[in-house]
Amino acid sequence: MFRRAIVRPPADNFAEGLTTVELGRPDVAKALDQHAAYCAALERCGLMVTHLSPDPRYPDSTFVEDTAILTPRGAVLTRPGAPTRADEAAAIEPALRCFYPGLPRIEPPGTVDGGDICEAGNHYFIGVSQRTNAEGARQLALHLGRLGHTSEEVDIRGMSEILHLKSGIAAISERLLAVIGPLAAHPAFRTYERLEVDPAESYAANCVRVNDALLVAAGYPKLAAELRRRSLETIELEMSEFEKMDGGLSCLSLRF
Ligand code: CIR
Repeated sequence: MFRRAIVRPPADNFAEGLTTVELGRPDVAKALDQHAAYCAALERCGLMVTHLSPDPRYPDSTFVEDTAILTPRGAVLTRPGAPTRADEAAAIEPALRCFYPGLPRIEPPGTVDGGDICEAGNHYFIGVSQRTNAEGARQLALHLGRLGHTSEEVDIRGMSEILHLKSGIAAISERLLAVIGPLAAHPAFRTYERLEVDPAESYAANCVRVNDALLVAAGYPKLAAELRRRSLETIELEMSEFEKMDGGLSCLSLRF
């Protein structure tokens, strides 16, 4: 069960952030509306939401997920892999210390983006990507092991279609994964039930289980129908402005 979430609304210069997609420039006012709806959905799921101030020093800082790994037993401050985002971890540290007084961190030359870490129960998949390097993955596995969690690496460096591991996979439950085709056959996931997301809906693979509900991006009818067929309670959220900046639902909050 999650009880809390930390979020940071996009700053006025959100459109100056990093992106690899060509979907146009995000509309900041619209992004703020979508962010507010996202926060309302978290509250509807029973979470107490901590709203940090927008931070224009880091245009990508609304994607707070990348700055820390929070587990039911502890937390690790990351070291985001994009140079323009590296200091976002220090910026969020005071807020996290309120809840996690002992807060180890990923040390150089390691880098980790939270978007590369997918939790399935007590087990953590660590994506090695353009953002999370092998040294960061190694350090994080040690921290998770000390906390009593198991983990394994999933190398996605050859998959140009995804920025982070969680751009292509989400744990709907401990045993059920939503996953894009290129990841579905990966040996790490072979013992899990896999719900393969239609290639035309690959963005929707980044859904987020929050207590009894599943947050899903609006506008992806095939996945929505499949989730309904499985009697899963879904909350659909407009994400167009975040998608323009490579961001998905999970990136917008730290949940614990
Ligand atoms: C970036 O490139 O870092 C941001 N524009 C998007 C980060 C998305 N974060 C995530 O998937 N966890």
